Amino acid sequence: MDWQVTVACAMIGYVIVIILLRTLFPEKHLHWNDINLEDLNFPADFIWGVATASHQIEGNNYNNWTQFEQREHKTPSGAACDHWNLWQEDHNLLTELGVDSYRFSIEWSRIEPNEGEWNEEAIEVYSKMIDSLIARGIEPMITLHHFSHPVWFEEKGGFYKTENLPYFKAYCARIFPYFSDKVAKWCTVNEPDVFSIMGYHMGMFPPGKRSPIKAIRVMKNVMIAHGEVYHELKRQNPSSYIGLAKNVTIFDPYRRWNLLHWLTTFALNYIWNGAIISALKRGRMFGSSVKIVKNSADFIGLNYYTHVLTSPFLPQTTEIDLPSREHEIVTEFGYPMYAEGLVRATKWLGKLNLPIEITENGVADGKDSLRPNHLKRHLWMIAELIKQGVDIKSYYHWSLMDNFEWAEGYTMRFGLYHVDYENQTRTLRESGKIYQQIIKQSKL
Ligand code: IFM
Repeated sequence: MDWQVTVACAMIGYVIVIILLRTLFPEKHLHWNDINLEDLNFPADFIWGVATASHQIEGNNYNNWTQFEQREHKTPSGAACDHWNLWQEDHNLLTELGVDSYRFSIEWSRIEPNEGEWNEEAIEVYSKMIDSLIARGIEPMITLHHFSHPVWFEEKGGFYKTENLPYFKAYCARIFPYFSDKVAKWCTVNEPDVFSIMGYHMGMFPPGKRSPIKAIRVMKNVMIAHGEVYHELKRQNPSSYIGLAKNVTIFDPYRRWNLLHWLTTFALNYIWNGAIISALKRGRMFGSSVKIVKNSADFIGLNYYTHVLTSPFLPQTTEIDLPSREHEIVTEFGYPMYAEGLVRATKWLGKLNLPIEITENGVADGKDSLRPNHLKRHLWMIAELIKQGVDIKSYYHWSLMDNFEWAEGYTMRFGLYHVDYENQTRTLRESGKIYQQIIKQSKL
């Protein structure tokens, strides 16, 4: 065979491979203008909620994040929404919205500020919060680790060191009996993917490391910690409903005819999504055994925000705007609005055969010009999926109110309520009113 024939065969082979990839892995885009977004039908028992996290709203915490904010000269979280003092008023907001459930996290650094030292007053405050929610007919869903933990744990090496995992398990085992008779729904950890990759590969979360190898190790350890905590809590109270919140970000090839873009896409989808699904389904992750993780969930929480268009030159920081398709609406965070991604996100999670709780979905939009559309598109998509038989039980909007958005400080506003940080006034946004109306309507 002379070289011309070889080149021609290689080119034909390349084209066939690309056609196959494009056919097997389509990137769904809907014509939103042709869809009636007012047509939202949800089952009568669908659970409507909103979500927050302790470090983002409570104010004046002392944890790995406050330490990182100081060390890296980041925006201090400071008083945040002063929720630690204003929680009763904030519970009024939940009642005003009409939600059935509220997902929030309890702050390990408040409860165990020093190793083995238990702050009963903090436990008492969380207890009162839970009672207040129950009295209002709002079901609590508690997250045990939402990116923040005590400084003493961080200084021991945090989740990077396998020998530290018992500290987290001991904390969870100790705190659980205080609340487990009143609270059925628990998320052990929030977004093990974001936590490990942002903290250990992108360097934008504490401890600010930049090593993919470290990030993979931390992700694995967080999943092992999840598995251990799951079994411990189930031992204590078998009727509890325990899972974790998984951020499913979909990676799609930026150029759908470029094999390198496809290869990067497959690698990133595995690292970010596939590895965690495989840990829960098969007890294997990154080629090694994580047996304790297998079947360690009663539900899978889905935090869904976007898809990322991928090439081998993907930016290594979130400060650069990500690419998007021409017709896509780009949100303030720089990533596109892509409600269609819920189809693939729920399909992947569907491999676990578990009920899906949408534990987070929302948009940074200070002017509230995108949120109404964002909310309706995502809810429409969820209603469609439920109609098609996908077992989605709930929707928790991120977030109840504007709050401290980690590496982005206070620049990103995700709230259904606007927060004026000068005087801690909360104001219901138009999108909040829409959500309120949707909830009301669905209950009629
Ligand atoms: O604010 C975060 C939250 O803490 C985790 N999930 C994504 C949200 C918006 O970026």
